[in-house]
Amino acid sequence: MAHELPPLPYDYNALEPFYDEETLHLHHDKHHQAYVNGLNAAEEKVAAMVKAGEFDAAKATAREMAFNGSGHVLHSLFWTNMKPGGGGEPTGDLMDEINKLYGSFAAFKGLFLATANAVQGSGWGILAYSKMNKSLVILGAEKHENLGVWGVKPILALDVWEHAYYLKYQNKRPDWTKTFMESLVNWDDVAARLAKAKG
Ligand code: MN3
Repeated sequence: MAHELPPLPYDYNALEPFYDEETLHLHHDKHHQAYVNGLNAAEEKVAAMVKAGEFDAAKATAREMAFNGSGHVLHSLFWTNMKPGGGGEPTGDLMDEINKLYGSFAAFKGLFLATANAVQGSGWGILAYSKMNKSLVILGAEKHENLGVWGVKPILALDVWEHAYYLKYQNKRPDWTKTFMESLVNWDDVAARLAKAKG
């Protein structure tokens, strides 16, 4: 079955003034849609290869599946990780896990933002949970699919591709990431995802 672009869980202007309506339209309707289309196209090519018994395109399709498939996953997560009136600090088990590993929310926030800000080129700051290690982990992914770790479940994804922030924040990526953490992040969604990842 073909993959589809998930609708946003809020209106396009709902995150103003922190995330502008024009960027949200372009980012969701054009960029995320392109990853969905790319994933569907790659899967069609794989199906055609299997049917024909000719696998010359295997290297290209593996790359396209990783890039577009990861782009689709991370954007779907990113939209739900934001809400109008977001920000603040997490509570409950999520805060306990943060304190256990990083000592304080301030230290976690510092490391998460530094990791996102330091991503070379296009990528993501990601908070994930490793069920195997029973621990949170902060990752800085390049593009969508590089510098990940197998077996972890992403629960918070911060897009630091220029298309995510350039119209409003221009070259000031640290202003965008700080705003995300202080005014947009939906900790209830992240906490629910942590509970599910532990399940
Ligand atoms: Mn993006």
